[in-house]
Amino acid sequence: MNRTAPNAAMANEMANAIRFLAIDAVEAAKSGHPGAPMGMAEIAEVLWNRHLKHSPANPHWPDRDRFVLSNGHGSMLIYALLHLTGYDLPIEELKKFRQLHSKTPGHPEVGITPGVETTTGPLGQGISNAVGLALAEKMLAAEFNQPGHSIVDHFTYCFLGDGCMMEGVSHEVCSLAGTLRTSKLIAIYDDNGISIDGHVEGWFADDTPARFEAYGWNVIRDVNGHDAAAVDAAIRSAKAQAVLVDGKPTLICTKTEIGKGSPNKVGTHDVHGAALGADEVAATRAALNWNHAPFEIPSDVKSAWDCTDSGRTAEADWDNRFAEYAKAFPEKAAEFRRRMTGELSDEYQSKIADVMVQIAASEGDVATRKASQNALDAIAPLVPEFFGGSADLTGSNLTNFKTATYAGRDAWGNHLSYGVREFGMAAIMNGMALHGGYLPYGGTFLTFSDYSRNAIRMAALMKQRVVHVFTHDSIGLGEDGPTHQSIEHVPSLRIIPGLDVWRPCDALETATAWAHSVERQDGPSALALSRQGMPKLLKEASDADKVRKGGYILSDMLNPQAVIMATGSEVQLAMQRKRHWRLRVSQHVLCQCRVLTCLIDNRMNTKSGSFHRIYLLWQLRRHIPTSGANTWEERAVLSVSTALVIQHRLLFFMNFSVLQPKRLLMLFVSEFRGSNHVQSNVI
Ligand SMILES: Cc1ncc(C[n+]2csc(CCOP(=O)(O)OP(=O)(O)O)c2C)c(N)n1
Ligand SMILES: [Mg+2]
Repeated sequence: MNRTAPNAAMANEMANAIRFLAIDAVEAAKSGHPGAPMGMAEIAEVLWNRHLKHSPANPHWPDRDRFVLSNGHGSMLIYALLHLTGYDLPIEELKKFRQLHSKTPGHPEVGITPGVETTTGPLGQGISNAVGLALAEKMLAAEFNQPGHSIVDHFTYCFLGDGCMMEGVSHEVCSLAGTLRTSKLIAIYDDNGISIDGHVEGWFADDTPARFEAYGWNVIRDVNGHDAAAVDAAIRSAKAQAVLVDGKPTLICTKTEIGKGSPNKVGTHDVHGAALGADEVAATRAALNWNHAPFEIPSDVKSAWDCTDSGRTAEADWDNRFAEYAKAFPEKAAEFRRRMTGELSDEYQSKIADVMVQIAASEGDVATRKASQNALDAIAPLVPEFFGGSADLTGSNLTNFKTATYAGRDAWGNHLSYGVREFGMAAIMNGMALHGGYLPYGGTFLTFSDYSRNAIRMAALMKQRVVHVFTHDSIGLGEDGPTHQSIEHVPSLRIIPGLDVWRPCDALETATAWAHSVERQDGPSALALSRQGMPKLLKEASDADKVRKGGYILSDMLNPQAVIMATGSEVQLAMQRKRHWRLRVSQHVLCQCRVLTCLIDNRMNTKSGSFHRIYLLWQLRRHIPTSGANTWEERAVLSVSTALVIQHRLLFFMNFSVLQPKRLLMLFVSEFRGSNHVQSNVI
């Protein structure tokens, strides 16, 4: 906002206000991280008080600058800033730092604290989210701004420390940010030379400025992080070059002292993550001449910090400019508003049923990755907020759709080649979703999903709508061998709370999975898709309603004595075996069978899935002897790589089960685990 700088004495007091809120809150909680807020206090005053464009009265103003505290352990820094600048975060909440149900959790969490843009703490991911936020801004600006009307025009600021710099994901995303020239990203590196184990020289000796220059960033070196004027000049310079034709993202390297102000703990790892202790708190108060009780901020300091009014003015200015834009471009303005709220278009609502009819009518075997692309072709024109991509596997994941445009350094687009950066892609997608205006999705092989895993988990924790397209989802993928064959991945994704994991068996299930993932407003989805062809099993568009429940009976019979549960490429096999098995064993045992598919078992916990959950439990009670050692989750034995083998093993497995009907009548034949596990359970 380019507010005028306070005089040096006041700037000093404002920085100390941050320091003591952090010190006192950590002291009250008896845990937390005072070192980073104390070390970054001057930088925070300069950025938040003089530059950040925000409106505490409306944390959701679309064109606010975004701020990310990537070194999220220093959470008291952002809580202090939000409190001081006028957000709805009263001092009582700071007194409850780190307590259950407070608005000041141990690490910043989006949705809990007004003004927190993303959940940080897993180091490296905040800066990755920041790249996503800046990319969303760049793409939205290209899509919506018109000559003379810049309605999308804000910066993304990010604080990060040594930990974020060491994390591999920071390399992935900062390399991409440099290539894409997300110039309105300004990152400030808290180069204090300390991490938890002590002085970092022994484990972190990179030339970080040179590294970022090599990525194509604008790097401002050697800034004294305790010299407000120097920090101010660096931020001004970064902002000025951001708008140049070939503007680059900026890294401001600030030298700071962790725990600055504490006479005995400054510059040591002791102050990284522990309360100072009563004696040191008193010594710090004396050293900084801060003669105020805990949590007490002098009124002149508080009012110097408060930017409620200036924030309102800035927001009102944008409102006026947006009104002008809306007059000149009413349709674009309405679309921008819709996109930022995340609502689906009327066109989507009115046409999605027709899409399902069209897909249900399509004929022929199709790999579900191809079915996914077909679904995207049909759905994408109704979802202009799609921002797709792949980690260098576009032609394998089939994430691009007919009308896709490739995004690049100088080009707007709705599909991005992320390069071989799975984790980075997932974390950038989270940032884009958090920004608003886009529904990001990205692809890789299922077997690499665990490269992205923590960002997927963060999407679930943050309830962000992103879609992961994981193709080549089983040993049926072909000859690539065990490095590429997913074994434990689907079950391990299923245990992430809040993540919908779909493993569709045909075209209609795939399209339904997409529709549900798009319509879902409260979290991420993952689609596990096959490379190999799948027969069409669902023929009526109305079947989509069953699919949406997450599990349903695909083929039934009266009084079944066994139930086969299957997903994805094993559903067809289950159907074949059902017929085969009944014939083979009928002379010996009357054994009839029902096939049940279960696309997303975590959906079973939802209201719409509750019927199936109850049904399953009922089946379990009916069929599994309580004294038996087996669980219904027995999984087939697979360690080699052809679909024929799947069939063969399945047959063996089921015949074996029939011979010992009391041991196993509920078969879960998808999502295989390792062979040892199954053998030990079955034999
Ligand atoms: C991915 C990840 N690994 C480990 C941690 C635990 N952790 C929290 S802070 C920290 C050290 C961070 O050092 P730095 O960023 O330099 O912070 P400073 O001590 O300077 O505040 C570690 C290892 C974490 N939060 N995230
Ligand atoms: Mg450090």
